[in-house]
Amino acid sequence: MPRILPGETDIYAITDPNFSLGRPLEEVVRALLGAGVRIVQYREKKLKAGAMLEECRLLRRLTREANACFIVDDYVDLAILAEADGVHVGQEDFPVPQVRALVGPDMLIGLSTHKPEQAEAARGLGADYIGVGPIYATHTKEDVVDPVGLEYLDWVSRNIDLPLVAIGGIKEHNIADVARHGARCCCLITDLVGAPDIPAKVAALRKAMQSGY
Ligand code: 3NM
Repeated sequence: MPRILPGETDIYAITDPNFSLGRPLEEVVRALLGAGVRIVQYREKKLKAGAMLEECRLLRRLTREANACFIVDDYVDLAILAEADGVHVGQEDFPVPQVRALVGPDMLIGLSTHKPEQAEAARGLGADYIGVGPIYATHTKEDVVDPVGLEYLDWVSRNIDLPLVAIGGIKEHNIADVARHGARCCCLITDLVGAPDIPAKVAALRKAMQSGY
C-alpha cells in the first residue's frame, strides 16, 4: 500500500518528456523517488499504446520499490494493465462512475476540477481526490482552461470534503502562496521535471511549501 496518498502534504510529480531536458524517463523518475517524492503520475500524449505500457510497467516497478503511489493520466486501460494505484481523469474523459466500473473499488480515481460545481459533484461521482487548477497560467497542457486563481483553491479547501491537489503554473517562487491558500499537496510538471538538479528542486519546493503554512 502506498505510504503517501494524493491530498497528504507533499509534492505530486507528473512526468512529461517534453520538459525533461532530454533525460530518459527512468532517470527523471529515479531522481524524483530518490528525493523522496511519493506520488508520481505518468502523463504521455504521443507514444503508442505498447510503448506506454512498457514505460508504465517500469514506473510501476520503481514506485513499488520506493513505496510510492503510481498514478496514470487519462488512460484507464493502461492504469489497469500496469497495476497502477490510481488513474487521473479530466472533465471530458470517461465519467468517474464508468471509470469506477472498470477499475474496481480499490484503485484511486482523481478528477480535475476547474469550478465549484465540478468540485461539488466530485464526491457523489466517486472521485477519491480532486485536482484544483490551473491555479496560474500554464503552457504545459493544451486546451487548458483559464487560470482559476487562488480564490477557487481557497473555496475548495474550505468547502469540499475531499483530498485536493493544486495544479497549474506552480513553481518554487509561488508555491508558498498555494500552500497558504489551502493546498497540502502541490502538483508540478515543468518546474520539477525540468529542473537540472531534481533533488535540490524538491528540497527547495518543500521548504517553500512549509513557509506557507
Ligand atoms: N492539468 P505545469 S494544469 C496537467 O488545471 C495539468 O487541470 C491542469 O503543468 C489542470 O506545472 C496542468 O508545468 C499542467 O504548469 C501543469
